[in-house]
Amino acid sequence: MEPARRRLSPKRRDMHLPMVEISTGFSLTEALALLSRTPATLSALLRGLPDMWVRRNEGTDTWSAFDIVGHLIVGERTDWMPRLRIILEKGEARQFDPFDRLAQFEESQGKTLDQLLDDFARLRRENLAALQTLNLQHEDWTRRGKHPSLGLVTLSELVATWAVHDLTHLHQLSRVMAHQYRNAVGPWSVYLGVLQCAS
Ligand code: NI
Repeated sequence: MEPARRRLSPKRRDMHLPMVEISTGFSLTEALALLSRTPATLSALLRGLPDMWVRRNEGTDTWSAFDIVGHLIVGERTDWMPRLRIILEKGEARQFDPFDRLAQFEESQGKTLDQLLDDFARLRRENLAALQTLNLQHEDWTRRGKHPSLGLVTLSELVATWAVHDLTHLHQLSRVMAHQYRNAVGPWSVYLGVLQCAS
C-alpha cells in the first residue's frame, strides 16, 4: 500500500515544494505574513477603546486585554527570538529558559495601553527584521532545541507556534471582551459562540 501522504497530497508533491513545507505545512513567508500584521490588528481593535473593554477581565486570576498585550510583549523580549538563537547556537545542548507567564503584571505597571501597543509593534518589527537577516535555509528548519517541558522541538515548530500564539491570544481577546457584555445581550447569549467557548 502506498504511504498515506502520497495518496492524500498529490498536489503538494507535484508542486515540488521544499521538504519542510511538504512534511509540516510550515512556510516562513506565510508565517511572516501573519506575524507582521498582528501589531496593526491589535492597534485597530483596541486603541482608544473605553477602559471597560480593555481593562476588565473574566474574574479572579484571569487576564484583561491590557494584560494580554503585556504578555505578547514579554514573548517578544524573552521567548521567540531568544529561543530561536539558542537552537541555532547550542542546539539540543542548552535547554530553553522557562517562559514567565505572569511577568506582564509587573512589567506593564504604570504604562498605558497605547504605550504597550507601541512597544509591541516596535519589538515585533525588530524581531522579524532579525529573523529575516538570519536568512535561514531549508535544512535549518529541522534543527532542534530542548523545551523545558515539551522536550525536543524544531525551529519550524517554534516559528509556527509564534504565529499561532498570536491567534490564540486574539481568540482570548475576543472572548474576554465579549464576556463584558455577557448579561447585556440577554437571551441572545445562547446563540453567541464566543460566550460559550472555554478558556
Ligand atoms: Ni501566551
